Amino acid sequence: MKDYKRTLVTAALPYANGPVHIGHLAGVYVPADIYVRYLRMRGRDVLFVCGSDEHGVPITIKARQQGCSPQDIVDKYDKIISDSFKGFGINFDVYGRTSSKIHEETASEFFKKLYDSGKFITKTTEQYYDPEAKTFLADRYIVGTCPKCGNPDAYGDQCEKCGSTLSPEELINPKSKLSGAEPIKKETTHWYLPLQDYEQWLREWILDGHKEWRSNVYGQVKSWLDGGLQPRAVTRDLDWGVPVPVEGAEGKVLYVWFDAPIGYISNTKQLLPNDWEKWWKSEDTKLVHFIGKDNIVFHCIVFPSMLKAYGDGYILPDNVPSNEFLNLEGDKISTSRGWAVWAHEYLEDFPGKQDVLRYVLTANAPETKDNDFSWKDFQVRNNSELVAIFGNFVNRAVVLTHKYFEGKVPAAGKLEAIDREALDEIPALRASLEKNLENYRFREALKDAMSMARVGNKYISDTEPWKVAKTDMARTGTILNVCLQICADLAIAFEPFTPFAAEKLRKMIDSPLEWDLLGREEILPAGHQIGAAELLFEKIEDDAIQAQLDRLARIREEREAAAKAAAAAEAAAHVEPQKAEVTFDQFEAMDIRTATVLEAERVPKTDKLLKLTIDTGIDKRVIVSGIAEYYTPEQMVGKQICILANLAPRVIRGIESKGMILMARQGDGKMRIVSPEEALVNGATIG
Ligand code: B3M
Ligand code: ZN
Repeated sequence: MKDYKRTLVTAALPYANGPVHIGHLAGVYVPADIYVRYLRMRGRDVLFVCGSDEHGVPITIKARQQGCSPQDIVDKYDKIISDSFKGFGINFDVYGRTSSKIHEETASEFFKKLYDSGKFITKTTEQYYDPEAKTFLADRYIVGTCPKCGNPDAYGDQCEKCGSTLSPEELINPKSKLSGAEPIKKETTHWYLPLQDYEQWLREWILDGHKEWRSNVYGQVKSWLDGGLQPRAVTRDLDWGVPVPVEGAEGKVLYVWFDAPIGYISNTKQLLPNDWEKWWKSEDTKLVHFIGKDNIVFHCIVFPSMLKAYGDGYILPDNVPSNEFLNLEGDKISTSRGWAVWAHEYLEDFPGKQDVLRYVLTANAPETKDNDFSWKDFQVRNNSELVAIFGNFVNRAVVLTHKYFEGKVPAAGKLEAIDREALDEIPALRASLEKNLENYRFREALKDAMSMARVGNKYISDTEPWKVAKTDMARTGTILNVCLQICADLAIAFEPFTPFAAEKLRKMIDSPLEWDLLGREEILPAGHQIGAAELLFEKIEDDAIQAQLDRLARIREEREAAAKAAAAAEAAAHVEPQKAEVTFDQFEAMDIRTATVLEAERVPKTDKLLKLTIDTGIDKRVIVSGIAEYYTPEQMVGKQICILANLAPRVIRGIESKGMILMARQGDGKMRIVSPEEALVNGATIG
């Protein structure tokens, strides 16, 4: 493994078009923060960079929906998002914004240099254009009917109903979302990065050189490369973004995925205007990108190709730890459907319990496959792991030290086998913990830290110092000394994972935060004064969990009701195709005429049938009709209707029915009688 002097850690820049949720925290920000906290503790030179991604079409769409400017949207969410990160103790060295001046300058300069050195190609293609709004339409601004499933509200890039990836050309009846106008095709020219030119180099660098990357990342890169790379457009026709800094590019901006990764660089520059280059252009810097799995291609193929094209000593990532997705209660997290647990809402609902969520998201991290978050699991992990093992052990050790030794660490006498065994486990766990953290295996690392707590909890239960104290105070002192050393270990080992509890514990026992002390046996010297016992974690009661489950149930109900209403509307709109042709004579043969309902009653033991006695102008007769779902007998009496009079009689439920009532029926089965526009005599013929 290469010996680096410093580590630059980036966490994917969240889109400032909505708050962050547990999927983001679990996939990117909590693992990145764990890694950085660990490196900081080890005294490594580390820089942790993040910021808001404030460009892209969804932001402009949201602004339009809310009747405000894109800047208003990003200002709002940049604040909510950055406050959430702070709330969870995710402490970036810099959290910038891609709408900042320094970013615009940096991204422009980057584009310009590639442009000037001939790294782009241009292509002129026909794109959809809104002739009323006088603007080109990004894919998301075009809606139409999905060719795969018939959903009338599919977007130009995707149908959210059937999940198909689409291109705007495939939509049936495309319409502009801006004006409703039918878009026309118009020529436009864009700049493209010819990714195929970098294919061989990418193969060597990643497929040959980075076999240690996580298999999900490596596998995705391989399948992209095996599929053959294509030129990728790096500009767009849009009025929100970094303007394309060349002549003749009016009305064009850099594509959001071109400028966003440059945001890592501009945010570094913002923090260190004079010193940023050593973080980006020195072979001594280890660059690590933490991202979600939908960002892999951009961080492993597109951005590295951009950096390679730029040259000038820019380094490439040493690793790109990317997680799979986290589901919520068995369902895909979805911002548009509201199926999420929002970071800022969690902080309000569970004040002071940031560590619990950090812990659960790490214990369940979707590192190698998609994983599920459930509130029950959250409660169980809190109550039976954090409270019952970690918290309980610390509490017993501290309380007993106060009870028997006035809060002073007692001296250890000669260690017995049971003491040795407990203490010896810590260095072994530390070694495993380090190895797991260095290799981005955070779930396993957390298990190691938790195992240390289990060692302590088991040790105090087995040695029972509260009983020993009745007969042997010296031995009690030895036991509590061992316990307190393990408490000090925990305050170090848990710092990356549950930093709030770790700090509380350090304050409680006045212990040092020094990684090198982890597993040493005299972290706390005899006579060292510790503070009063405080609970590190509290039990989470059923009602708090139920409130969260109720909230999700409400969202699910609303969603199902909306889906039902949409399905019904769609069925209603369905129109039957035309039937086979008939001759005029066939039509003429039918005796259709007006009639009036004289009496109406339900046919016993049926839901659908009414027995109607009608006046046809030529006779009074009975017709049995399947309309009871739509009309009560009372509604039918007195109504003028139209009937097919010469239909062959049929016996229905023992009643002879002579003729048929004309009904209009729509796609969902709903029926209405057909009546003359104004009352006529009975027996008026229709045709
Ligand atoms: N804004 C995050 C996302 O896909 C995207 C990351 C940019 S990192 C340069 O949600
Ligand atoms: Zn579809």
